[in-house]
Amino acid sequence: MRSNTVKTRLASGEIVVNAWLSIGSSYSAEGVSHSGVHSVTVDLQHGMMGFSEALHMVQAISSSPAIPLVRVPDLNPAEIMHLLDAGVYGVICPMISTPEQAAELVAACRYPPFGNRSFGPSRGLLYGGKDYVAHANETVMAIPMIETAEAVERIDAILAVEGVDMIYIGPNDLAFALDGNVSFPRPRSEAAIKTVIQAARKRGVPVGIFCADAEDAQARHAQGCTLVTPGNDFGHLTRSMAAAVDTLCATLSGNTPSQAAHGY
Ligand code: 3PY
Ligand code: MG
Repeated sequence: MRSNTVKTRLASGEIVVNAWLSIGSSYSAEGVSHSGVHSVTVDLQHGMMGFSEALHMVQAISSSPAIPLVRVPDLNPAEIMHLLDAGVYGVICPMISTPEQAAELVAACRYPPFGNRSFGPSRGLLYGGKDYVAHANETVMAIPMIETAEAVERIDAILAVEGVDMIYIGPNDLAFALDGNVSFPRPRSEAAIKTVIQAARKRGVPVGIFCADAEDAQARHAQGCTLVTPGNDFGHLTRSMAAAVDTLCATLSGNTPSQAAHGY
């Protein structure tokens, strides 16, 4: 079976740079996956796409060495299994707050006797190889998101769940939960992030995190996160377009960006 290089890199302590896709486009997904990133996550929670677009995006990502991951909208085993059948190698699940929920996520990602994933590997066979079913359990990653107050309180129990391959921190929902809003500074949620990273490192569970940009990702890596997501596709596209417009308008005297500029 094709190996999961996210898993092998994390096991040897190497950084994983993960792209995050919110634009429902296979062309965009293909371009991003050829950018040199180690993995690409299709975001079905907040991204503008559904299963069919996600399938085409995962197919496009498969044309590159980057490993296809998804973030699902919630803890829905049927949807998780369907996306695994589409060939993704890891499932990031938001709002996991308890060890029981983490165990349900792990079970959805594993064939019996270790879980309750239903047989029907479909595209898993095309991407992973003919021996997909025999090796899927040790290849596919179950990744609970830590982004609630309860998850922080129960982090040791969540980390102790067998089969949790990595945790992924959602700093924005955590800021809502602990600081009451998403503006800066975020004293409580930042302290919680440090606690969570420490607890995970103690147990040898790798930590991933969503970041605003490359600079933020560098800082998170220095804090102990080994998978970092330096912003999403829409942010990169619109920031780079706005910068081009600014540069152009600054060189043409009397021209200013239109009223709509920076409206996002
Ligand atoms: C969060 O920061 O809450 C996220 O879910 C990032 O995508
Ligand atoms: Mg979140």
